[in-house]
Order: sequence, then structure tokens, then C-alpha cells
Amino acid sequence: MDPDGRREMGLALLAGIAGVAGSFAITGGTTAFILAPIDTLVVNLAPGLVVAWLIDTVGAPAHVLHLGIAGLIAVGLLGAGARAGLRVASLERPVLGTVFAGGLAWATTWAITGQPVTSFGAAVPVTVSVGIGVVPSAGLDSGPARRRVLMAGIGAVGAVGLMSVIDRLRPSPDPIPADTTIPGGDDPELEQLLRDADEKSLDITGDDMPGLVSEIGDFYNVDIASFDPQLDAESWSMEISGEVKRSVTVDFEALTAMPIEHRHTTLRCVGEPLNGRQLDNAVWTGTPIETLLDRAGPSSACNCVMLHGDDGYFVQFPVEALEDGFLAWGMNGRPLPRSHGHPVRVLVPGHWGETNVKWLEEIEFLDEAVNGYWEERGWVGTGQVGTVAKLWSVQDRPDGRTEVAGHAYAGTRGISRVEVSVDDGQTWNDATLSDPLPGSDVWRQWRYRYESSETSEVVVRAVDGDGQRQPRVRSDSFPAGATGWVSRRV
Ligand SMILES: Nc1nc2c(c(=O)[nH]1)N[C@H]1C(S)=C(S)[C@@H](COP(=O)(O)O)O[C@H]1N2
Ligand SMILES: [Mo]
Repeated sequence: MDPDGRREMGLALLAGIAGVAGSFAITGGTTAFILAPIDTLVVNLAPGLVVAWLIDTVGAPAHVLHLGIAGLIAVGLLGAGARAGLRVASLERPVLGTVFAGGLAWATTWAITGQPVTSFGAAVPVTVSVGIGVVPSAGLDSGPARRRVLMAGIGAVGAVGLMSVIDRLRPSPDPIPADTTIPGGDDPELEQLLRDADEKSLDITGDDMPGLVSEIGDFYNVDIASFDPQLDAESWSMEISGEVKRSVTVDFEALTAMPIEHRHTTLRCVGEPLNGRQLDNAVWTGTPIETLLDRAGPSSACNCVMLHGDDGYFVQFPVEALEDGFLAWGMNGRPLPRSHGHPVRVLVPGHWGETNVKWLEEIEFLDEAVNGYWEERGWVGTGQVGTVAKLWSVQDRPDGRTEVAGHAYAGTRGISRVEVSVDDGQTWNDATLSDPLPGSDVWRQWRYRYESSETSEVVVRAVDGDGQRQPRVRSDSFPAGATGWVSRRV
């Protein structure tokens, strides 16, 4: 490549990177960021088995992987536009070329994000870097090519900085200030439930284990999109549609005027490893869904329903499961955080996590069963959650004994017993269990202390409320949830 060609490629790449950085600077980690829709596309185009394998093997860092791919695509698209502008500029039309490059960056970002205004966040740095690179009067003589690219780089960084300053000056898009109160939030019963959980949490030596209520910031997160939808309660509404006698639309005000309840509900993701940490519990504030269903009068031939979230997520399962469901707007007495579905999510007792749709938009009764998002990708995660006892904490006690502890969960079947072996399954002992919390879908804590020899092979297994022991046979999380007994050399 001749020096001019190299300079052009260098400038185009620089402009592409600056455009993506500028888009981020003005949008933050929101769905208006140019990467957000591209990332969703990358994830959706990835074969289901690849996604399942990634979740199983790399877990959360899989996000970094597909975000990286999305980043390369975005830089490539904006860079290609900049290159087209540079071509025009090379025909002795530097100003036209610069405007063309910026215009393409703006149009491309608009087309991808659907946001004309914030698309200037990508267009301005592209225009600046191309302009400094090609317009003779942009402050530089046509000095050495390398020097012009360097100056264009400095200009691009300045433009990105300007974008982020503009972003700071705009009113914050965060609809959930820390001190916001929620409908039902001053109910003494809520306070009582939280205190109750605190008192019933077992005394466990280490501090690497959650209590019976998970802190909001520690509660696990599973999202199909890398950027959370930003909905606010005032403009939110939800529709009950499809095979119903009358379709029903409810807004936040109408929803929160319905009977308010507070419930402990535990969530577990079908995709987690056997001893994984995608298992948490919270006290949720909301309203039983049944009243709304009665109003709509479902007449679904398949007795099945599809729930839709604002992020494009959808899941299908039996109407029967939804009848015990709950629409929640509060979590541990706080407004539902954005990452957990602000302003309203569904909670379906006893089913795997994936049925608990966040950013709820529509409840659609079907006449024929079709696959949901994860089922399209081969998962079987809408039924009753499996029984599991986790081994999350191992501690040496001041009295010389060893303490092992964890949480056990079996959905609406409940946990009746947790058994621990310290000799690799030859003999078994009952663990101490936390007193049951009120609610039909709540985990329990277990703890076991013993005189330790040099090393011991600790195995733990739970028995559910129906007397069924957690199955011993080992399986991966894909497709229907990990099974087996957790064991660990201590
Ligand atoms: N709209 C929407 N709802 C969703 C998901 C999602 O990606 N989008 N993930 C589901 C999955 S797989 C799980 S395990 C739970 C996790 O809920 P959490 O992120 O609040 O822990 O939400 C479910 N609801
Ligand atoms: Mo999940």
C-alpha cells in the first residue's frame, strides 16, 4: 500500500473507533449505544448450542466475547463510511468528503439504534477526525502523513471528550433515584418479612455466603441483551392479548391500585453449574396476577401463554403456571432495579428462572404452543425447578472444627432435609436447617460442623418437601438444568 493508502486506512480506522467511543460517551451503557443492537444481533445469530456451551464453560465473560465481536462490527461499519468520505476527499473535495463521512456515520448509527439525536455522538468524532485528516485549512499544512493522522487522533479524542461532557449536562435518564418509595413500601408486613429473614439466617462463620435474603447488588443477573431497557413507571403499560375474551391494558397506576402483597420468592437459572451462584432470594412487592387474568378471560386452546419483555425476550409456558404468578414492582422494599426488570416483572412460583420475565410488556394467550427464546436454542427451562443443595462456604472454626454451609432449594416442593457426608458418601448426617420462611417458593440455609481429619471428601444432598432426594446422577446444565450431588475436597 502506498503512503496515501495507508494514511487513508489509518484515518478510517481511527474515525471508526472514535465514532464508537463517541456513541458510548453520549449514551452510556444504554440501548441507544451503537453496540447494543449489534450485540443483540450477534447473540441471536449465534447457534443455540454455541450459546449454551459458552454459558456453561466461560459464563459471564461470554459477554466480553460477543461484545468484542459487536465492537469490531461497529468500528468496521463506521470506518467503512469514513473511508467512503476519504475517497471523496481524495478527489480534491476535502470538505464534501468530510461532511459525507460524518453524514454516513450519523445515518448508520441512526439506522442501527433508531435514535437520530444521540447518533450525533458517533457522527461528530468521525467528522472531526476525517476533517483534520483531509481539510488543508483545518489547522495543518499537508505535513507528513503520520503527523496528520496523529493530529486527527488528538482531534477525535477531544470530540469524544466533548460528547461525554454534553452527556453529563443532560438530565440523568435514571428513573430510579435511590430514595424513591414504592406503593406498599411502608407496609409493616414488609419490614417484618425482612427482619424475619434476618433473624432466621443461620450463624455462619464465613462471610462469603448470602443470608436468607440476597442483597440487591449481589442478586444474580441473566439477560439476553447486554444493555438493559430503560423504562419508567409513568409511561409503562402492559397488555393482555391474544386468545382472550377482552384484551386488557394496565398502566403502573392501575396495577399498583390492585391488592398489594409481599412475597419471598427464590430464583434459580437453568443455565447455572451444579454448585453455581445463580440462585438468590428476595422479598418482592407486587400483586397476584390472577385478578387480571380473570378480567381478560383467557380462552387459549393450548392452555399456553407467551410473555414478552421489552428487550425482545419471550417465553412460553402453561397458563396454569401463570395463575399463581405475581407481578412485582418492588424488591426488598426498593423499586425494582433496572437490571431486574424495572418497572414490572413476573414471578412464577416453582419454575426455572427463565419464566420470570423482566420489563414485562405483554401477556399473550396462544392457540398453539411455540418455543420461547431459550427453547428455540434447545433449553428445557420452563418447568418445575430441580432440587439442589449448594456447598458455598467452608470455614475453620475457632473451636478447631470445620464448618460447611450453603443454601438448598426445591421450588414449591420446599426443602425438608439436607444430608452431609464427610467421607465421600459412606455415611450421612443431617445438617442444621434454617427455620422455614413464609412463602411457597423459598430456599433454606443449611450448616454442618464436624471434627476434621486431614482432608475429607464432603458431599451434600437435599430432600424436598415430598420426600424425594436430589438425584445422584450427574448432568450438565444444558438442556434441562444441572443434576448430581455437590462434592468438594476439604
Ligand atoms: N425480559 C427478560 N426477562 C428475563 C430474562 C431476559 O433476558 N429478559 N432472563 C430470564 C432468565 S434466563 C432468568 S434466570 C431470570 C433472571 O432474573 P434476574 O436477572 O432478575 O436474576 O430472568 C428471566 N427473565
Ligand atoms: Mo435463566
